[in-house]
Amino acid sequence: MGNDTGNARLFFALWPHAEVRAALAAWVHSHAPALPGVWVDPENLHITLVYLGSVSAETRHCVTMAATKLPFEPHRLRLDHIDYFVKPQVLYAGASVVPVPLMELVQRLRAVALSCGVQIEDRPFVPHTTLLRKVRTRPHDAMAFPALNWPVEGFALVESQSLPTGVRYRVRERWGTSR
Ligand code: 3AM
Repeated sequence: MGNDTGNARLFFALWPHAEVRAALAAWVHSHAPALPGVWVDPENLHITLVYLGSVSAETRHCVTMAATKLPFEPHRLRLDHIDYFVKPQVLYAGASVVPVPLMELVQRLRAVALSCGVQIEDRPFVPHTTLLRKVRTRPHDAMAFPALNWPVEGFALVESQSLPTGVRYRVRERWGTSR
């Protein structure tokens, strides 16, 4: 678990408005009972932009300062389908189109991480909101998902905490116009 002086497990993310969170949670409630897997707590729903992992207070300060200087262009992301990642065994809501401002934001955040000495994965960015974990096999049938417009008005630095009740994500910093 993180604190003000020790290491914390951090990632940059898009953090949904209440309406988007409610729409995602509603989909999970109506479809998940028929699916094997563990529901993501509605309070934890998000889109990871860059995963930093466990970092020191000094590194946290570095990425926070650097992120504060980034340009940010508000835009809209359209989540439009349900898909499955084989390796982490998660079911997610995805976006067929990655808006240019979002791609630019991810590239800038990756540069922020590297400039602060954080090693990050060099995988293509696939915007997604994980809805269920521990889904052992790809669902056979395509699942309906009502397209959802996610107004991207800012981004956040989020801490992942392991509590006795499970993993809890907490927004530590916010940038953009969604303060
Ligand atoms: O945003 P999603 O749900 O895809 O699986 C973790 C979650 O992914 C992922 O970071 C997000 C917030 O915790 N994650 C956890 N450990 C990771 C790691 N070592 C990781 N991503 C990359 N490398």
